[in-house]
Amino acid sequence: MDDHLYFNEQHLALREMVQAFARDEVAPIAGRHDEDQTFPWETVKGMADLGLLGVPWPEELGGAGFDTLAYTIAIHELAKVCASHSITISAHTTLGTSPIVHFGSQEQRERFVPLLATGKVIGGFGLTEPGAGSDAGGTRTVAVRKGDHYVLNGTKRFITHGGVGEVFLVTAVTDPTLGTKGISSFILTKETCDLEAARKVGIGHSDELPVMKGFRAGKKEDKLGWRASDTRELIFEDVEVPVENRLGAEGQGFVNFMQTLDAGRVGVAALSLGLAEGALGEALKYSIERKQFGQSIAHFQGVSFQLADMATEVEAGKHLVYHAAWLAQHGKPYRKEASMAKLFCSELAMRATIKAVQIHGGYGYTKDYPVERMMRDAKVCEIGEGTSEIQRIVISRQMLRDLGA
Ligand code: COS
Repeated sequence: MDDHLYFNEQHLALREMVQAFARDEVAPIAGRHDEDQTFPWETVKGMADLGLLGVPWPEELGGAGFDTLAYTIAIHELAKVCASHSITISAHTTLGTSPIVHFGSQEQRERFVPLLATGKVIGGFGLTEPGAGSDAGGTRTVAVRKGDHYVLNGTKRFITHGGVGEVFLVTAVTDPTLGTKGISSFILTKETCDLEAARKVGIGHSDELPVMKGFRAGKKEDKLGWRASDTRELIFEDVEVPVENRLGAEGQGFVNFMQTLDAGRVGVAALSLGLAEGALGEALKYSIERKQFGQSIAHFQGVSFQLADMATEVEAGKHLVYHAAWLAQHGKPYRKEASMAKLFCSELAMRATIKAVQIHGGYGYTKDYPVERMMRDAKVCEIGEGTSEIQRIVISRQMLRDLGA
C-alpha cells in the first residue's frame, strides 16, 4: 500500500516512533512475559510516556491529540512484535476509555479520561459473561436502582485488564422486560491487583478513585496466547454504584457497547494484520538465512510461493484495515467494513503464523523463534471482540439492510 494513500507526515513520524519502541523495548522482553504470563508494567509505562495509552484523545483530556488512523498504526506496529502489548493499548483505549469519551457526560469525561489517557490508571470493558458471549444481549448482571445509586450483582468473564485495571465500563440489566433496550452501562472503579508493581513504575493506580465495595477481580485465565495481557473475571456483589456513574441514559448500554465494538473490531483487525506481517517478516528472514540442499530455502518454490501468498494477503488486509479506520475517522458508517477487516485479518493472522512456523520447520516449534508465540497469539483474534461467525452475521445483516431487505 502506498504510505501516502492514508497517512500524512504526522502518521509516518508516529509509525517510526512506535517501530523503534517495539524493536528496542518490546521485542527483547516479549518472550519472557509470554512465558511467565506477567503484565509488562515497565513497557506499559514506556507506552504511557510516549502517549500510546491515549493516542486519539484531545490534549485537553490528557490524550496525544492524534486521530483514528494514527491509533490504528500504533496497534498494527506493536502487534508485529508483540500482540499482548498491542491488545493492551487497544483494550485500554477503545474498550476502556472511548465509551466515556463518546457517551459520557462532560463531568465523567473530565473526571476519568485524563487519568486513563495518560495511563495513570488502566481501563477495561465488561460485557461478556459466563452465559453471554456471542449473545451479548443475554446479560445476566443486574443493576437495581435504590435512590441515588444502583446495586450491581453478577459476574463478567474474559475481561482484559480485569486484574490490573482500575476503571471499568460494564453492562447490567436495569429493566428485564425490555430485552437489549433494558441494558444500561456504568463506570465502576476498584484498586489494581498489582498495586506494588503499579506504585513502582508510577502508573496504573490513582488514589483519586473510590474503591467500590463488593467489586473485585476473580480468577486469572491461563491462556494459550496473549499471555502478557491480563484477563480475569470481574465479580460484583451488592456493589453500590452512584447514579452519576451511569454512562448515558438507562437502556442505552447495549447500543453503546455495540458501537464501541465496531471500533474495537478495527483495532483487532489492525492487531491481526500486525501479527500476520510480523510472521511474514520472520519467515522471510529465516528462509533467506536457512540453507538446505546447498541454497537458501527461500529459493525453493514450496517456500517462495507461501511467502508470496502471505505478502499478497497482508497487502489486502492493509487496505481493509486502513479503509475501515478512514471511514471511522471521517464519521462515515463503517460497521460492515470493521467486521470485514476483523474477519479477514484475524483468519489471515492464523494462516500466516501457521505458514511461518512451517517455514521455520523444527525451529518454529520451539521458543527460540517468535513465530511459535505469534501462532498462539493469533488464535484469539478469531474469537475476541466477536467471533468470525459473529462477524459474518454482522456483515450479512448489513448487506441485507443496505438493500432495504
Ligand atoms: N451499532 C449500533 N446499534 C447496534 C449495533 C451497532 N453495531 N448492533 C446492534 N445495534 C442495535 C440494533 O439496531 C438494535 O436496535 P433496534 O432494536 O432499535 O433496531 C439493537 O442494537 C439490538 O440489536 P440486534 O437485534 O442485532 O441484537 P442481537 O441480540 O441479535 O445481537 C449481535 C447482535 C449478534 C451482532 C451482537 O450480540 C454481537 O455483536 N455479539 C457479539 C458480542 C461480542 O463481540 N462480544 C465480544 C466482546 S469481547 S470485548
